[in-house]
Amino acid sequence: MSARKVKEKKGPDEYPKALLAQFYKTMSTIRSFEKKVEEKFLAGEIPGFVHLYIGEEAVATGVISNLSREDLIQSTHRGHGHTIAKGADLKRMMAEIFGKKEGCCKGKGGSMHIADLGVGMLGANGVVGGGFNIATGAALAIKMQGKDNVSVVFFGDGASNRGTFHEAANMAAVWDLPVLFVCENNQYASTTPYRTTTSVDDIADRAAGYGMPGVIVDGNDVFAVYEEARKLIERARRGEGPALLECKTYRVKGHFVGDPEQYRTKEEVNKVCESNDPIDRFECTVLDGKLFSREELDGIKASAVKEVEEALEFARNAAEPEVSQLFADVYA
Ligand SMILES: Cc1ncc(C[n+]2csc(CCOP(=O)(O)OP(=O)(O)O)c2C)c(N)n1
Ligand SMILES: [Mg+2]
Repeated sequence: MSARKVKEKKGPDEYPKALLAQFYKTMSTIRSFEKKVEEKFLAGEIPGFVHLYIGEEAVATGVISNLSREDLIQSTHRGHGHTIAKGADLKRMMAEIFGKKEGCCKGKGGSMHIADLGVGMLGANGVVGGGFNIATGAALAIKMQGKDNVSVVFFGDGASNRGTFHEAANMAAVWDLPVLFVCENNQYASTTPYRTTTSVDDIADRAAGYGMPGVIVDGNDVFAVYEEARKLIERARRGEGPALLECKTYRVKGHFVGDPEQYRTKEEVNKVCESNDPIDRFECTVLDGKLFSREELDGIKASAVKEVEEALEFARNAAEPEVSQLFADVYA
């Protein structure tokens, strides 16, 4: 059994316009948020480390547009996009990244540990591969409670080589748990191209080892991601068990902000930016199909930029956590 590559898909005019607007708004919000975080990190306003999701927006947007608030997601160290797409409050997210008291984790998590249980976002995770077992446990809870919700875990190509992936995939399959494993194959794990560390050409092929469907999709095409995620999520809701969706994408920014990127050429990166940007591709599709006017798209983008500006303002003005709270909420 090898993974299925997606060949056919619905035309863009077959989607409700409100859903298309949601795709564009979510992708634009993630892009705008990320650019602002990059700018403020470089200006020294943000502590810690920041990993950007720029160029991978279609994955979070396409998958999470299929989820309700009660469905659960588990994210990675590159988690801003998933968190925004799941509907977390931008102001509290930005405050968290700034390490402020009003942040969604009281400023103690920072960029790599944002969680917002109120919207079903179980957490980003600085431990590569740390999310598999949390998401699988959450799916077990869903099943035991007799609900039809799903649990989605996002992970990188690098994380697919960790033992936790294989343990969780096996358990989820044995118990038919409602988990969708979403691999964001952005071609790199830190400084390492995935082909030099990974035994298969397509990570989705690993699904066969656990008796679950594996599907490969163009991760920079929000329509394709949405459609394939929809089928696998519906299947999980029906109690038919887990699946693995591999989204082929590309990390256009460094591994972290400040990465000198000595392991690849600028030409390689520029080529993707010029020809395979997920937001540009969406714009071309809906403009060519006369589904949106340029003015309509600009209006949506402007509202995303405004919300990010407001989030920044909120974060900057928010209070620092008190020293007395340093050891509160710490479990050991
Ligand atoms: C268990 C563990 N090992 C190593 C690291 C250091 N580390 C942080 S991100 C990363 C690469 C992850 O690559 P991938 O899973 O492809 O995700 P991407 O960064 O490409 O989104 C590594 C090795 C870590 N944080 N946790
Ligand atoms: Mg990667």
